[in-house]
Amino acid sequence: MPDSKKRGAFIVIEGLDRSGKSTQAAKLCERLEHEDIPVKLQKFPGTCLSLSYAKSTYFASVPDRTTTIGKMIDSYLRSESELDDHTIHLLFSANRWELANSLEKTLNAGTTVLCDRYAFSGIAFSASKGLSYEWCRAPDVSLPAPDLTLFLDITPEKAKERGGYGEERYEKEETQRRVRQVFARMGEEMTSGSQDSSHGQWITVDAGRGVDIVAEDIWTHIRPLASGVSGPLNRLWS
Ligand code: NYM
Ligand code: MG
Repeated sequence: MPDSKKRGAFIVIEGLDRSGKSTQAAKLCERLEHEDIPVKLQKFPGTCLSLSYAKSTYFASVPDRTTTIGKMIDSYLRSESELDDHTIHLLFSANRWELANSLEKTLNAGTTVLCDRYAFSGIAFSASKGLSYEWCRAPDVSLPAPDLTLFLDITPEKAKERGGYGEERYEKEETQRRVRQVFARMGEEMTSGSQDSSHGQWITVDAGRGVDIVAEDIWTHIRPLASGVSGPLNRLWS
């Protein structure tokens, strides 16, 4: 049971496409519920949900795919519309901002939030297209900062073996390779102490292993946060 004086933990799961984020997030939700920890699952961009995921009882109460911005992102990812790289980057960020207040309220009410992708995906995917890393980071500065980010690391080759890429924009081995390089840069910066700690803790998990092994590894990092967090929520990079 969570400590009533504490807020919920804000946990982000990041990684390449097919790294197992959604599977692990769902497993983690079940485990937290089993431990009587109130938990909510939030997905960014909230589009393109598999049916089972969308039907899941853990799906956030505000499905962001239904917002005007969520719909624009969805259409872009399905290649039904074209947008300038800067424009789509700002839309992804705006999608986080439009849900930031409700996310904060949920945490302050003592509920743990598990977030499937966040600002780090925003930077990794846009910077991989050649936009400046600093420019990509700017719109997400001062969003609620996660307490912990788990980066599920997998090689693009291994990810591809799992079910294949192809349906969506960015789901190409070469793109994923570039995205992974930006994630690696972020990971180094956030673990080297070269920045202040307002981005929370960053842990890289080897996601190329079996589902249950990865889940157990993740749980060892989550357990200390499961009973809640003391102190206010940080602001990302500020
Ligand atoms: N994506 C996701 C971005 O390009 N920027 C962002 O800010 C976020 C949150 O959306 N290939 C990309 C990464 C994915 C795509 O996400 C759809 P998902 O989790 O695969 O449905
Ligand atoms: Mg995907």
